[in-house]
Amino acid sequence: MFKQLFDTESSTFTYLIVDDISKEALLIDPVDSQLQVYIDLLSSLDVTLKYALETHVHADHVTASGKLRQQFGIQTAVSQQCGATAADIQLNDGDTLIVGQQTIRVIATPGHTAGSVSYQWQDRVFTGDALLINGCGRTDFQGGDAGTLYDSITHRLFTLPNETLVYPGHDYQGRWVSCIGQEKAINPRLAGKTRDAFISIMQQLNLPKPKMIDIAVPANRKCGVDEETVLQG
Ligand SMILES: N[C@@H](CCC(=O)N[C@@H](CS)C(=O)NCC(=O)O)C(=O)O
Ligand SMILES: [Fe+2]
Repeated sequence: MFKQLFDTESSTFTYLIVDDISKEALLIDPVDSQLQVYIDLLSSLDVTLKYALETHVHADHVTASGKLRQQFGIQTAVSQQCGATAADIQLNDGDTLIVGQQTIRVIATPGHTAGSVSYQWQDRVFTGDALLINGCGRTDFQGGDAGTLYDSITHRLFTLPNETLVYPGHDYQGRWVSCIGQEKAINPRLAGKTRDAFISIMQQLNLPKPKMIDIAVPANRKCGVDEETVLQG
């Protein structure tokens, strides 16, 4: 079973993968403000949450992974390159996560941030903010680097089969899913663009800082919860 959820406040997608036989589940990129939605969903599906995976340390919203850990005793997982030492599992390229009979593979796709990863499962890939539909994540903070992102997209994601479904970390224009073939063909930042051209596009974006960045980044390095505050009551 698979569900795509959306947080309208931050335009973030969260993904639920369930192994139908074992009834074990994982969430990718859960959002703090949606915690009760996840609790209700897991309960109504009668599934056991095992992992909360992050595609990166987010700058625009606080993760629900720490609260899910407190609630369900799950393990949180994030790339080792993120510096989020509070996470239970420090992921590296090629690692796999297992829920029942489902295998989720980690593909290192740095560039939006130094610790950005994608997760491949069955016929689809969850690209976080490395590859967005008709776009890509910005590269101007958290160790971001446009050349590195170009290499991640072209060498790692664009070498997946064209039919591979692309489920991004965000969409700001109401789109939900794409595929590798479509992004190769029509993504305006990548289709027919050299590495230098891509870098030049990224240098000229001049986007305002995410509103939540100063709160979200330090919080997300701790899985979105301050365990000491919780312990002190
Ligand atoms: N207005 C949003 C901006 C969020 C933002 O910058 N998102 C990042 C991902 S964390 C991004 O790469 N956006 C790509 C874009 O806006 O083109 C906010 O303040 O939170
Ligand atoms: Fe991001």
